[in-house]
Order: sequence, then C-alpha cells, then structure tokens
Amino acid sequence: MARSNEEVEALLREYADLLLITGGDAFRARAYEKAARSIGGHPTDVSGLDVKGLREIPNVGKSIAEKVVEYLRTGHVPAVEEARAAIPAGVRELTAIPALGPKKAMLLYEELNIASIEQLATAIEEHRLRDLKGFGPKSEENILHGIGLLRAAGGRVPLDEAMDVADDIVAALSQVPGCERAAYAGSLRRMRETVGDVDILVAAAESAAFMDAFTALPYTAEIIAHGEKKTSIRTTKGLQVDLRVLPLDSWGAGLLYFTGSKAHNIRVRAIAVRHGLKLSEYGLFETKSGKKIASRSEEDVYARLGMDWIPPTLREDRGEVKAALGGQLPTLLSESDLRGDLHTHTNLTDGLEPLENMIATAERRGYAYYAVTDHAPKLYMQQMTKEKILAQRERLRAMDRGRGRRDMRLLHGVELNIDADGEVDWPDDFLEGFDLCVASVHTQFGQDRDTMTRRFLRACENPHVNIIGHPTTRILGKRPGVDADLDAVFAACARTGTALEINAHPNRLDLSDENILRAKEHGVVFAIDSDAHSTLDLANPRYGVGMAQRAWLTTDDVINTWPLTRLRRFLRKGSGHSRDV
Ligand code: DGT
Ligand code: CA
Ligand code: CA
Ligand code: ZN
Repeated sequence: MARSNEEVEALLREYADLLLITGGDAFRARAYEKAARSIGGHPTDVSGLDVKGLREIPNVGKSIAEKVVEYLRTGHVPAVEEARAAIPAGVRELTAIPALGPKKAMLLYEELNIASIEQLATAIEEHRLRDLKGFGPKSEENILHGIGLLRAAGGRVPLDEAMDVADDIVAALSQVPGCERAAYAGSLRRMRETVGDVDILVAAAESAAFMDAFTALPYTAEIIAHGEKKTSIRTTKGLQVDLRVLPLDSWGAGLLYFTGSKAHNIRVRAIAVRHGLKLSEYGLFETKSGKKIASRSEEDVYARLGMDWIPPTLREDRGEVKAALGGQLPTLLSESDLRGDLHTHTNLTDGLEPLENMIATAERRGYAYYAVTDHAPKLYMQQMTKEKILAQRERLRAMDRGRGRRDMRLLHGVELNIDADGEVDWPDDFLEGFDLCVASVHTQFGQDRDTMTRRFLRACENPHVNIIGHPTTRILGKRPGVDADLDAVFAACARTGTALEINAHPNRLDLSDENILRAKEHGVVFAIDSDAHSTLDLANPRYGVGMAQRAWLTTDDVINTWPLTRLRRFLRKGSGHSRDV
C-alpha cells in the first residue's frame, strides 16, 4: 500500500502547483505547499485523523483539513480534479523542466500552444520563444539545459515510487470481478534501482472491465493508449503504466516475457530453439507442429527447457541461465532473513522520532536485534556531544535490561564521519564503548581519486569501524558517487573485517548491484540497512534486499542475517571476521 502521508503530501503539492499554473492566489498556493510539507514529515499516519486531529498539525487549516479528510475517505477531491481538468497534462510536464516555472509553462501553452517537452524543444530550435514577453536568448539556453538534465535522468523514477503505484493498481484490479491473477512485471519485478515504466499483467477471460477500471483510477492524468490487449496511462506524477490482460492459460509465459529483461528473454529463447521449440508471450510451442507444450506457470516453462525457476532479480543475463541449466542457482537471501537493522537515527540528531517509537516499530518487524546509530559531532548541525550520546546509551541499556529474554536486543552504535583525511570523530578509547560503529563520508565529495581512496582505507584500518555507510555517497538522479579506487577499498574491507553497507534508502541504494558483485569478488561481507530517519523508513530494507539479490547474495554474505552471537564476533574486529565462521 502507498503510504497515506506521502499520498496526501503529493496531492497538496500538486494542488499548489495547479493553483500557480492557473494564475491563482500565490499566497494560497504557498499555504498548500507548507501544509504538504508538514503532513509529509508528520511522524504518525494521518489516515485515521478527523478534521480536528489534522488541524493540530502545523500549517494545516480548516479548509485544507477538510480536503484531506475527503481525499482519505473517497480518494477524490473535486477542487483538485477541477484544477487538473483545466490544465493539459503536457503543461504539467513542462513544469518538470528545472528552468521553467508554472507561470511561464502556462504562457507557452496559451501563446504558442506548446504542450509537451518535444514541442518546446522544437520551438526553441525555431527561435519561436524569443518574441514572447519574458523570454530571450538566455532563457532559451537555460530551458534547453533544463531539458538536457531531465532527459539525462531518462525520465526514470525511484523504485519506491513505482512500487507504491504498482501495489495500489494491482490491489485495485484484483477487486474487479473476473480477475484470476494480477501482478507487476518488468524492471520493477526485477527490482532495478530505477524504473522506466510500470508493467502490470492481469489474467482474465474478458479485458474490457479491467481497461475501464484502469483508466478510471484517481491518479490517471492521461490515457496514452486504450486497447483490448494493452492500455497505457500516465499518472499525475508523470509515470507511465502499461496494463496487459491475457488468458489465464498464458499467464506463466506472459509473466516470463514481460518480466524480462530483454537480454534474459533472448538467452532463454535461444535455449528453446536448441530444443526445437519456440517461446513467445503466449507459450512454449513445438516449432514443427505448433503444439503448445507449456504456458500456464513460469515454473512449467523453465522446467520444459531443463531449467530451475529463476528468481526475477537474477534475470539480467549475468550467467543465471547457465546456472539454472546446471542446477547451480544460489539460494538468495530474502527480506524475512534479516534479523536486524544496523543503521538508524532518532530525534537526538536528524531523525524525526524518539527512540521509543523507532524501537516499537522495529520490534513489530520481528527483528532479533536493533542498533541505534545517531550522528557524531563532526556533522556540526547535529550538535552531538559525548554527554548526549552517553545519556542515550544509559537510556538504551536500561530499556534493554527491562526487556524479556526473547525480546529484540538493543545495540548502541553511532554513525561516525570519515573526515577529509580518513579520521573519525572520536578516539579509540571512546569508540570502545559502542556496540558497533558505522562510518560514512558526509563532506568533501569532490576529492581526487587518490585522496579519496586513502581516506576510505584509513577508515577501514580503524579497529572500531565496523561498517562503511552508503559507501559511494551517491543520490540517485542528483549526485554521482565519489571517485575512488573501489577495488582497493573493497580489498581493504575484506582484509580488515569491515562490512560495506547496502544502504536501502530508495534515493541512495548504495552500494549498487554492480558494485556489490565486485565487492563480493574481493570477499567482502555486507549490512543491509534502512538508514531510517522515521518509523516509515524502517520498511526500506526491502529495496536493499532487491539490490543484494540482484548481486546473487546469500545469507552468508550479509551480517544482519546472522544470529547475534555470530554478529557480535564479527563486530569485535579482527577476531573471527571470516565469512564462514
Ligand atoms: P524499464 O521499463 O525501462 O525500466 O525496463 P523494462 O525491463 O520493464 O522494459 P519494458 O517496460 O520496455 O518491457 C518490459 C519487458 O518486456 C522487458 O523487460 C522484456 C519484454 N520486452 C519488451 N520488448 C521486448 C523485445 O523487443 N524483445 C524481448 N525479447 N522482450 C521484450
Ligand atoms: Ca517497464
Ligand atoms: Ca513497458
Ligand atoms: Zn548517513
């Protein structure tokens, strides 16, 4: 399910944009934007609140609270829908260009009839913007640059955004009478770090009801194509979703085909040809007779080709077909294998919520252990001190003592800063007192390769640094990773018994699957962590597990799938850190 606070936040933000585009009151738009931010950052779920409860959230007035309640109850807000209808989807697409505000986008539409990024690029080439009030050669250049940035991101969206939409649509279509199966396929099922478009499959005898339900969804902003076998829409956030309806008998073949990847499909089809068979999205057929021999489930299709069923996260043509033919596929770790989270924050630093809330939510996830790792003092805005972190430790230890023998154990850690020359915030004797230390680069991302490499190596050599947090520091679509000799860093991690983090925050996913594969070759072990700054973030690990699976990891590779005794041995660096203890 999509998270209601985020949904409400997105709705209010969209409304604020719509108000601006239609030349509405800027003050009012600003009020909606502020309310959006407050609700998005509100620590508890707003879906259970009434108007009175909502008004207790900062920046939420009566009329906004009423709209939110209406939205939560019915999924619709007439005022927002009216504003949407007044504006072509193409104009909203234009506002995604960094150099272009809502007002200018609307002007382009009204004066020049421009309603897509394509049309805008053409108009600039033909110098048609120059005569417009408020536009000149300089703004043409800026807009072109903005279009370039947008295209470089490829229009791909973060994994969690696609997942929320897909989960919702699958749930909605499952309710339509006649639905035999509903699932998402494509890059989302393979858990690629970003998603180009969402592919949904439904098995049913008749397609019309599904296509209609699909186009009537509240967040459908535009219908790209409406057909009998396939319908495509664009959501209000600009994400394309394809729906295909197929007969139940073709479910397995269709799911296999539309899950991809294309390179995997080509590889599997070549195996079929070797058997005198033909594989399509409708099934596996004898080439000569045209007789169908498998189609109903993916397992059937793979089995008839002499292969084990291949987990979708492996279907990238990285040797999985050969492994499946030889019965050599790894037993991938899954989310339920995680026994704890080793990188989390509280409101003692930049987290949104107190220790107690974080622990209660972690406990509901069924963890055996949970580490609190707030920021250390070198991130100045966090204002951490020795006194504060020791007081937190006292509180945590008392809570841990008060827990039952079988309850989740509480670990006290810290997220240290690896400074420009590889030093961390505190000396050895103080670090001694922590159960574990995560250490991360948070400053001077632009250092040259040699300096950055030495910086990491020094951190690995520190006898108290157990985990390198978000190792490359990339932010997807915003900031590239740092430049370092990663092979040297990975080798140092393996040598010193330092784990690398697979930071599961969907905006980071750091390490990436390719880097995990490379690090594993060096013998590195990993920690899949949420880096939670709120209780909602504690659900992030599912995305980190996706990256780990794509890199063929098993539970042996991931320290937070291990029992606490084995983990503790690893955390005493240098004494028994080998992966096969
Ligand atoms: P995306 O959407 O760019 O994140 O990546 P995908 O993998 O979801 O790609 P998409 O949506 O174009 O197509 C979904 C799947 O359909 C793709 O993974 C494999 C299959 N497919 C699409 N076109 C072709 C094709 O031309 N040949 C083969 N063998 N498979 C295809
Ligand atoms: Ca896709
Ligand atoms: Ca697609
Ligand atoms: Zn961090």
